[in-house]
Amino acid sequence: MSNFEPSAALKDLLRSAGPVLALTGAGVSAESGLATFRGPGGLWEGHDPMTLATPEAFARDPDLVWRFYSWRRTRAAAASPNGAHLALAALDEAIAEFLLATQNVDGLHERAGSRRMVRLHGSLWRLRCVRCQDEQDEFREDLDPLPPRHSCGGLLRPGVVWFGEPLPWESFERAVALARRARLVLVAGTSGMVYPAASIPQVARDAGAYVVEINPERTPLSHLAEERFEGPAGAALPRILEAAGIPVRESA
Ligand code: BV8
Repeated sequence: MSNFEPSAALKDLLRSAGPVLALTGAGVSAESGLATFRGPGGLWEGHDPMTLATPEAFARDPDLVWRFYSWRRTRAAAASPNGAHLALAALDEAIAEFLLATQNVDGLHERAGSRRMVRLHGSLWRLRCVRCQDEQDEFREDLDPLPPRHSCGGLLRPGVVWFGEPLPWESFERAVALARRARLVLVAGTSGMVYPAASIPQVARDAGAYVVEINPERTPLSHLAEERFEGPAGAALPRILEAAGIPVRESA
């Protein structure tokens, strides 16, 4: 629906007690000025993020990968949550049983006020020691230009899930468990190309959930959707919620 007017069925589901699950990807941060992985502007100094978001890349050139993530932290810190993040935070407040499962690592959902959420791919704002695996929060934007060392002597790396690494099991399990019971699943801003996160909407659909996709483009998940909103999530999600009587804050 191009005018972002939800169906009566979707309005009823948004007014219900849930369970409602939302799955988001890099597209919901696009209107905050953060490049997506596969869209225009996704490159950094000519490097494809896909070639840097791996343990092999960090082992081969820790300084380069560290600089890539420091650049992303600086960009994320300078960005503000947009209407998509604010709408999902409003859903978190409005619906009795709700969970946000995000693939994003930028921290904008948290800054918009989302509380009940799982980070399927970790966070830019956590660091992990490659030797002892100790994890820590790190909110400074202006990190050292080179990867610092943990007190045990091991190198610190970004606390994100790289390609080839397992997702945090508890987070993934929580998202799948809710998908199995959800009445409604909102899939916003994801190309549906990265697994196992991209398998979550199929789990929900197989269990009878009403799937809604919000994305300017069609994706490999589009066939699962009963309803699609072809447009930017930052504009679509607030209008969809407001049509269902759920107010969305203008800013974080
Ligand atoms: C694993 C963190 C196993 C780092 C990321 C089947 C099963 C299991 C694994 C695999 C499998 N097949 C292949 C694999 C391997 C791999 C994979 O999926 N590869 C893909 C490329 C084929 N998966 C893995 O490696 C995963 N690990 O399975 O481990 C294992 C098990 C046990 C023991 C050892 C190993 C790990 C995957 C996680 C990788 N880390 N990020 C970082 O951020 O730097 S993934 C990365 O891609 C980001 O998290 C990103 O969010 C994610 C997905 O991309 P999207 O978010 O969808 O972003 P994208 O740019 O692709 O698309 C943006 C979309 O937004 C577009 O559709 C666009 O149209 C839309 N859009 C644009 N503007 C807007 C918009 N939408 C709305 N509004 C707008 N304004």
